[in-house]
Amino acid sequence: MDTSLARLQHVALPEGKNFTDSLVAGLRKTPKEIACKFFYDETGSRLFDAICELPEYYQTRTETALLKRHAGEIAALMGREAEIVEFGAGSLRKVRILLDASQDPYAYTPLDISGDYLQKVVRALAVDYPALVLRPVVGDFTRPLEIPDLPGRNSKMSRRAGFFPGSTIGNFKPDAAMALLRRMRASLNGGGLLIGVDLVKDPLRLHAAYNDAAGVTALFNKNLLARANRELGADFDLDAFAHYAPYNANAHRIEMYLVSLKRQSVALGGQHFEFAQGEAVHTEDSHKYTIESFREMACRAGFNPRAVWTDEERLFSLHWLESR
Ligand code: AVJ
Repeated sequence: MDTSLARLQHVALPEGKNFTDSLVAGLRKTPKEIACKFFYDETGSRLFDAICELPEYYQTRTETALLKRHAGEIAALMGREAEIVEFGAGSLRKVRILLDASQDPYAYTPLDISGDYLQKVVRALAVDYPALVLRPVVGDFTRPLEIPDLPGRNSKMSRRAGFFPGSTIGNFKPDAAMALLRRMRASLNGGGLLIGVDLVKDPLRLHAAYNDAAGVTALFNKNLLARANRELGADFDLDAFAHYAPYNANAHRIEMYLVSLKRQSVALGGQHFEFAQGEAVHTEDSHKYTIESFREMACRAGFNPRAVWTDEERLFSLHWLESR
């Protein structure tokens, strides 16, 4: 047995609706929609990592610089021997900054919907942090969350610190975002939450970040259809759909769609779905906040917003919220 894996306590959260059921239900709706969490199979997770490197996608660079600049202060707020719980952990790149700044992090619990990808990236992390207790949790963090105590620890010993970077909170409409914050607070046993939030800014800058010149975001969006072809034997023609990502200034959000370029019929699980020419399938919202509007929401979700850090251009913000 690989001893580096002996300390990996794999846990699975209860299953949400699977891809097939959710896709069929979403394509039967008017307007049609596909839930954005289905972007993240292994291919989609890797496409998202490529988005994070794009020159137009300022979010990752800016947040990473904020984490590095304030890592010492953040580690002190998280406290000694913390269990860091990351929601939607992805590539696990950002948490390394926190782990390196902490004197004695006790454990790291990354939650992610992509089990295959999580397993791979956790193995790499285990090699670099041999003393850390690692507990990857495969599941959908939008569902009710109960994270069991670590073996041999009780909720008083293992002080939790939540980590929710990348402005993933932006995927939720304000009501759902608040409900999610409440559930996260409940799962942190009184610990605080470090959360990254993308800020309202020049619409052209936002537009560019979701309509990159290299077309990676378009590929990421179309991966939903490619994934349906791979996993469900659907026959989506990827060239017959276009990536469309406008900024809705009234709702402070980027909206993403796949637009059918012609009238067409697609077979999926023994059923047929009709698309009109120009018909849009909604695939994602990415809400933007002001520092104040986000702090207000955090208050309503039962947190005390404490520290907030932002860059000189006020592109992105990092918030330390304490449970109240
Ligand atoms: C991972 C949800 C934060 O909204 O910016 C990136 C996803 N979509 N480009 C975002 C995404 C298109 C991203 N989040």
